[in-house]
Amino acid sequence: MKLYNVAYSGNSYKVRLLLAQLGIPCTIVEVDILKGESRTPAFLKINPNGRTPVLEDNGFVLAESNAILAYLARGSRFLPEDRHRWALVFQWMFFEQYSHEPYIATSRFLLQHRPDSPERAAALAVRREGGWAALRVMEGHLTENDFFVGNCTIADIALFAYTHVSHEGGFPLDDFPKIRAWLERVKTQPGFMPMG
Ligand SMILES: N[C@@H](CCC(=O)N[C@@H](CS)C(=O)NCC(=O)O)C(=O)O
Repeated sequence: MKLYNVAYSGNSYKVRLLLAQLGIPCTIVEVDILKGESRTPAFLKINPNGRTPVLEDNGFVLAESNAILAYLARGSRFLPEDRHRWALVFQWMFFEQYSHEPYIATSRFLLQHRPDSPERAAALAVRREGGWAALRVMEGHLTENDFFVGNCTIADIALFAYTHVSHEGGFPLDDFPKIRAWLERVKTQPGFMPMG
């Protein structure tokens, strides 16, 4: 397998983390998105959407981090077969992509990589409430549950990726003790590896 990867990206980290936990070897191809390498004609042939991560498996090409997680996790302990639990895993992964990542991950990117952008303050401001709202939803769920769906699944991996660095996006977790405890539980899973 080959993974087109950005080392500091949570979306790429999700895939590296699951690969490590499943013990699947993979060749990592680093893409420098700040230099436009995800938008070259050659890369756009791999993913016309111009984004990483992308997984190549024996000629099969798959983009979108959470789709890659689902592909890799099929048949493993990270994706339950029970229909309701299976659907709940996807519920949380869609939540991650629609209600969490667009606020917390993009704020982190703006803070780390767009220091001189005149629009940065406004772009950060419109992301504040959405980010806090996502964290409140997670805190509420984790008040009653150790993981998002039963045991540690790809829903936890998807949400872990940007939540454990949410302070880098301006969302410190001081007021979210249940999230902090869950982060520690995810870190103690067999095969866990840090972001970098
Ligand atoms: N929904 C996509 C988002 C992917 C994404 O935004 N990737 C960023 C890095 S985190 C990227 O490659 N950006 C490069 C670009 O837009 O040119 C996923 O989950 O994989």
